[in-house]
Amino acid sequence: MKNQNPELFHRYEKNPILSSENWPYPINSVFNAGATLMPDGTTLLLCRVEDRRGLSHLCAARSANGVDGWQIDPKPTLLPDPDNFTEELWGIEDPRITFVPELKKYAVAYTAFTRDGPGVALAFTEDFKSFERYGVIMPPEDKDAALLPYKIDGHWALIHRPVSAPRAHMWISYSSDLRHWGSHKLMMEARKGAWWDANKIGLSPPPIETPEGWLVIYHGVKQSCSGCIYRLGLALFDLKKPEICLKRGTEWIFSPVESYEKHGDVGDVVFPCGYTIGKDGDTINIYYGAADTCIALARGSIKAMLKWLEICK
Ligand code: BMA
Repeated sequence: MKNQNPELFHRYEKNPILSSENWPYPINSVFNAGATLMPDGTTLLLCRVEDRRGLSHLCAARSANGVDGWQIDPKPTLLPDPDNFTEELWGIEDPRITFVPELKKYAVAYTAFTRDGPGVALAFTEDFKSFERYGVIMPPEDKDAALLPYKIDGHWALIHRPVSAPRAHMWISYSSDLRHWGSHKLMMEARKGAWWDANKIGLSPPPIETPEGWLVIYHGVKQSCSGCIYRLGLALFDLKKPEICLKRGTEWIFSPVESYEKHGDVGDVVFPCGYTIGKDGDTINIYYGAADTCIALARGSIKAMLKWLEICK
């Protein structure tokens, strides 16, 4: 494809890195994983696993190099708990992990599939073994959420994606106690018309903190007669006022191309919920769900992403 700009991300040649065949118990599919580096350097993926009823739960997979040798929890790590949290009736999905130094805990923002559609739920953990659930913090229809790692001007900040049908934009909300949320601000709107990110966008992995601002990888959903295409774009937001968009790319930066991205339970989907950053502080390992069926890895450079935004804004 010589007529395209060079790709910002390079796919790992042995993709996909995790699929249902690797699982220690029977499942349908594994995709859309949150990611973090543990203190000993282990990469932890908190994977969305869809069982053979169609309901999702979360399961941790750990690897020393973030590429192979995955040790998968022998049983689900976090199951929906509809007896105590009725909002988790139809499963829990798409976790985004943020380490919060002030609390010395990992925040996991995930989708609770309620009777009335998806809502945003929050839980905290120190070890990805036991979790403290805060329940649904943003009612349906809302998803694609991540907590920022520290307070902004004295308040916690959560990016999320409420739906105002037929359009859906990214919003940011603030809280003093992580339970009650307000000061809602529109962060970035879906474009209109023929654009790749028309009508429906959402945060993909948690924002990447850089000296120039919060670097955000977001997804855009192009709808056509043959279905939807989930692609990724880039934008940069003010560090101190994250609702202010400083730059937004015009073209997408990553799109379904390979057969494992184009074909699966839901074809034409690349959907990252997490990344890790290499020891050089620049290499970024993006873990993405491919076609709602498996997990793949692509690598890029934060500096190159910032440079691309200079040119392609
Ligand atoms: C989105 C989310 C994702 C999913 C994608 C494609 O709305 O529900 O979990 O990967 O659709 O089906």
